[in-house]
Amino acid sequence: MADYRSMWTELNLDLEKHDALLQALPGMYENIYLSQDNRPKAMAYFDFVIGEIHGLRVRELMDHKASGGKVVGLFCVFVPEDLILAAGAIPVGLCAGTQFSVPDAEEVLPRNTCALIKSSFGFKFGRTCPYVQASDFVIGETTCDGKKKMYEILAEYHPTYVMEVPQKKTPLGRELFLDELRGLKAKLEEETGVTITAERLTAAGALVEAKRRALRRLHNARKARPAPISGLDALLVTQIAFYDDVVRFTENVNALCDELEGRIATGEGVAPADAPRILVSGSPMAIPNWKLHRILEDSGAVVVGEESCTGTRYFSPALAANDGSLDAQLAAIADRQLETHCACFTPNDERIDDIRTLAGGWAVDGVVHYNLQFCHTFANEAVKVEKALAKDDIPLLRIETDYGDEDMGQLKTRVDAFLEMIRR
Ligand code: BJ8
Repeated sequence: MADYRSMWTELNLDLEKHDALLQALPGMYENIYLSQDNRPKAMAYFDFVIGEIHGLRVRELMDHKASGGKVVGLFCVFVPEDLILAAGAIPVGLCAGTQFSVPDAEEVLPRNTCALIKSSFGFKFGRTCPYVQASDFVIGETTCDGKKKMYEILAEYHPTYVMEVPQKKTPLGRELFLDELRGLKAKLEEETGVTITAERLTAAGALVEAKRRALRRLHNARKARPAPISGLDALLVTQIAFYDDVVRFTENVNALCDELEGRIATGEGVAPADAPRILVSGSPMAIPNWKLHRILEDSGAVVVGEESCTGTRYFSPALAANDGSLDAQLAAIADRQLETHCACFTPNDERIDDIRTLAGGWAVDGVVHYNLQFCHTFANEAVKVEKALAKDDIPLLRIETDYGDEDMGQLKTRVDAFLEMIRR
């Protein structure tokens, strides 16, 4: 990596702690990713992005700021990237997936808070994430209770704007969300000095939709048997989608899909055709949270899909066609975002339908319900998921964990037993 020290100093990072973070990542990445067999060649781009995780992309953001643009951080797929891009700003996902920043967060937040919230907050509090440091402001949202209360505290350390997300998918909920989108548009215009016109929003929407389309293409390639790509690699691609340059990222995902479709045509895969095919469903896995996929794939399974906000809930469904006016585009964005079947909604039966559809379409042998400890919404919803899948005779394993390594052995034992049951 080039020398980015002066940039990190300018960003007011805690350089000593940040060095410790960067020292840990290459070894971990090599162990988990580079050791995989028969990876698609096109993954080289994504390896490069990880190699430059706190370097080149941050430099691009800083260059954008130097030329008068803004950088906006976000924590949830409900916040529409297209609206941010239409204001000439760059959206960056700030959800974090490492234990590294959790101890810093625990100086302030209660320990019995979900690891995703603690890790994200800890990066700001400990000044170890160049993305949050580079952001002009962050946009929170009223999804789960833990997040919305964390944003109140985060606002003491960083400019924070919170948009309301309804709890029910009713016409009234839609009206509320649409109104919130209008409020967000006004906020973005005020911060950037750019008026979001219908033309600007159409152009930004096309970029984001092309990205989602490429990710759906990748998702569809995973239907093949044998699987042409590991779950670890596919997860990594979706995680990178939250912060990479939208055009460059889309090109590289399409190049990856070209290669995968070639593999499918010749029957080439990353695991034997009879490897147990697993769908992971539940809480999001923010970068670099690769814990569960690693255990599953080290144990001989292949993960063929993620019903998650670092999976299908990020790139599905497509934005509906509309007449292109500003009002119609905002309405289409509202409708699309409200198709995100997050467990923060009640009721949320559509998520169960999604899991069943994925299980059938991707020829899944079992579902692993992934729950971050203290994430009460997904934990409670797992009860309904389990009942529904039992009716379909689809085995389900419920995993509740955090970002630490302490339970790796215990999780591996449970995963091995689950896969053994599937193989019988
Ligand atoms: S749309 S899933 S990205 S809120 S932070 S709910 S894990 S206790 S992240 Fe999410 Fe938006 Fe919903 Fe998706 Fe649980 Fe933790 Fe809350 Fe979490």
